[in-house]
Amino acid sequence: MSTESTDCLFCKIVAGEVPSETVASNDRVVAFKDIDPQAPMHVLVVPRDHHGDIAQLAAADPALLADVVALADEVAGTLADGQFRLVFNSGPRAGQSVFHVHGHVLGGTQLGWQPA
Ligand code: DGP
Repeated sequence: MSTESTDCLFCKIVAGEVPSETVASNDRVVAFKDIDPQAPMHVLVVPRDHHGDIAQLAAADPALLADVVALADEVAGTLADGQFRLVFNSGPRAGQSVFHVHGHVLGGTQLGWQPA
């Protein structure tokens, strides 16, 4: 599905109906600070169109997935080292809690690796 979903939190953030701290945006993608940061930089990058997860986005609009990655790189470019991790949780067991695809841009420190 690639239309706005009325019950979707991130559709509401993209529409400005729920406040957030936007750090970058363009006509296709929005980047805003995560409400519960897990690193000095923790930004969520979301397409304006509603897609449930990364696989659905990749199947429906691969160019839009590339746009998401490009905005993540632009946001991380504000870091002194420009280095970042880009995480897409896909499904509840992977930790996805908001079912509008979003990449977590994490950086600004030495990151560990402990997914479980
Ligand atoms: P995930 O668990 O991968 O679906 O990530 C969802 C993220 O969304 C989580 O890190 C917290 C963040 N989040 C949840 N509600 C809000 C909100 O209202 N505003 C902002 N800025 N972030 C939110």
